Amino acid sequence: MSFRCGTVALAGRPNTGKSSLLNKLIGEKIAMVSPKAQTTRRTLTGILTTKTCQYVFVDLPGYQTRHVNVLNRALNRQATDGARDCDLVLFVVEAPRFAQADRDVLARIPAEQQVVAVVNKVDLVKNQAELLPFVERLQKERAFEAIVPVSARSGRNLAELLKVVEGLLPVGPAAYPADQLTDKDERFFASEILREKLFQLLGEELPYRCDVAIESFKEEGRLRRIEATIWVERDSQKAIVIGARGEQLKRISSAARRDMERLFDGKVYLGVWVKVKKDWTGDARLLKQLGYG
Ligand SMILES: Nc1nc2c(ncn2[C@@H]2O[C@H](COP(=O)(O)OP(=O)(O)OP(=O)(O)O)[C@@H](O)[C@H]2O)c(=O)[nH]1
Ligand SMILES: [Mg+2]
Repeated sequence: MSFRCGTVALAGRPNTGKSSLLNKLIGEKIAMVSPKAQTTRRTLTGILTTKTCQYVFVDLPGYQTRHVNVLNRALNRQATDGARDCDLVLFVVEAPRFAQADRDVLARIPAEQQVVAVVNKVDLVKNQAELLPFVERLQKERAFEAIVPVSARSGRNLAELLKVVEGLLPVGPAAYPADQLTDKDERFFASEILREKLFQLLGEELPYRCDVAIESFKEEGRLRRIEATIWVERDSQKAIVIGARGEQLKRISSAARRDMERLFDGKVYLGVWVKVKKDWTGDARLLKQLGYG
């Protein structure tokens, strides 16, 4: 049997569970997840290698419809480019919902691209009989290679999904060493873990006004010494992130440090500063510096 290898982009509207799926498929939590829409801001690769196939999954930002600013446009560009420059797109929807936002994402995937529809969160569907009419409706939206209902939470049907994907990838040698998990380095994950805590621990709007930059990352034996900045847009936001007697910031950085220690498998010293950069989400130059192409 010949080996297959290819890139598989996870595309969809925000919050359908693309990052959760990537984590579950590769068996390691590397992509940030939160109950809030538009958590993913930077494209991330998760690699799974089996005896017969290397899957290079690419987690894309959910296609944005809220907060129209320079940042959103940069994210949408990443989402659109990512769905074009790959061997296969997994178009992730949330069972049993199909709304205009889903249709908008689908419309941006080039007609010649192979697409598999992944119906995620089936664990939330109490009456499984609802799934069949939903799948039939999906079939009318596009000629999908396949439609696969799954749950990133329970793992249901993910083995089946991998089988379907493998059959659609080109024959060819592995692009990465078999034990490589991602294309990103620890510095990237340090920044993403801290940003995830902002999404998990701050209110509804503030996470969209924050970003994280790693100022320095040093390895001293088994210790990683990491200095990070949380950028906000206004003084009032800075006060909320820090909280009374600095307690909110302490909660955020302790949670981030614990996750970093787990992922890096070693001790972490994490220093975090909160700084104001007026209107950073609208500042194209700063966005470039922060790594949004
Ligand atoms: N019940 C259930 N919840 C899920 C499942 N998959 C993801 N979720 C939840 O859905 C929410 C969004 O998950 P994410 O993985 O961050 O979604 P995403 O599509 O990457 O979101 P963006 O990055 O914002 O586009 C989180 O609260 C997840 O825990 C699933 O299979 N079942
Ligand atoms: Mg995501």
